[in-house]
Amino acid sequence: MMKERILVIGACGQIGVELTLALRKIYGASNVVASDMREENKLLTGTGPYVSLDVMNKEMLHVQIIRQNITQIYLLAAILSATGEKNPNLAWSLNMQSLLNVLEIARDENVHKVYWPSSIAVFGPTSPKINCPQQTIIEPTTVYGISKYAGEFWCNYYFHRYNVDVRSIRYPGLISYKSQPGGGTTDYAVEIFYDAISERKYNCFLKKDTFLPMMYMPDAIRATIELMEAPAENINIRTSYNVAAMSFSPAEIAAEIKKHIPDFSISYEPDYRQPIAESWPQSIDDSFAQKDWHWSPKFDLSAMAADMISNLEEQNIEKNDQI
Ligand code: NAD
Ligand code: AKB
Repeated sequence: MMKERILVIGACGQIGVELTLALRKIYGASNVVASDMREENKLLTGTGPYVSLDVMNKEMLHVQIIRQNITQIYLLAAILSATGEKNPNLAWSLNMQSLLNVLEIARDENVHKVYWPSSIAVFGPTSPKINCPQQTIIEPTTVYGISKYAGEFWCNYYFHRYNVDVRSIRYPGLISYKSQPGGGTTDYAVEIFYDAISERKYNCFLKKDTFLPMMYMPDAIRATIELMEAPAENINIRTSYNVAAMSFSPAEIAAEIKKHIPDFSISYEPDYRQPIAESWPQSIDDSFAQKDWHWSPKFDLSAMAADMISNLEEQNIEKNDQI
């Protein structure tokens, strides 16, 4: 069996930390090289190799891929929807050029698999709102969504033209307690837990009835690894797969949190992220992922909320013990 050497780019972000740790368990700590532009995340420190790397510097990226004998790349560096609207040129440039740098080097070197995530942000106001299908009208209105949709077609192109085995998932909003989210519209669904535990209240930047597709991080990590480990002949979608787990509104998640923290209260002050959220579907049809690589989520809203609260409370207790 070929010995895999994996490079995770953007390893210090919300997904990167947990994905790197999960990959290290499977492939061996020394075979998974974490990289990012920022300082190493403390959850990664001491768990395996780390290199400081700007994915926009193609020469340095190329050097690292050769030096580390990399056979698989997970590219997670990106600017997300809310931050992207503040600096559209930067978001387009990072989100596109990082992908092209990785795809070109993968084509020319010994990299036989690439993972690059897309997002439900590819969908726009003209896409179906409920159970949004894999193939449908796609007219994104954010620069982030435009960059993801263009990226999906670059992945498809490199697979068909150059045989680069690149795979992708359109993640919904991801909820996690290990590392903080980085500038998305769905970030409220993480912030709400932190504020519920520390302040007993949360001021939400979306309206109470704004439904969005969401997923708990353990499901997202499992989906990613299951897709990457599926036999190549089962992967029929080479743009990016729809995946789904749950769908809820701020009012619904607040009610769920109240079951655990009865004095929790929520207020609403919608801002520039409201129209972004309203442009996306409320729920997703993931039947292609179910059929091709047997995708099935484990966490619904109530299981996710219970697990988030118990893990965040434990972290809080440990932090207070250290003070
Ligand atoms: P994040 O912002 O938390 O992490 C991105 C990481 O990339 C950061 O650690 C950042 O320092 C790093 N980075 C930025 N520019 C870089 C550069 N030039 N070179 C190297 N590293 C750089 O993002 P995330 O939430 O972990 O998302 C990872 C991927 O998943 C992105 O492509 C994102 O679009 C996609 N995605 C995320 C979500 C979500 O809810 N988190 C949903 C859909 C899709
Ligand atoms: C965002 O809100 O930008 C991300 C995403 C759904 O891609 N969480």
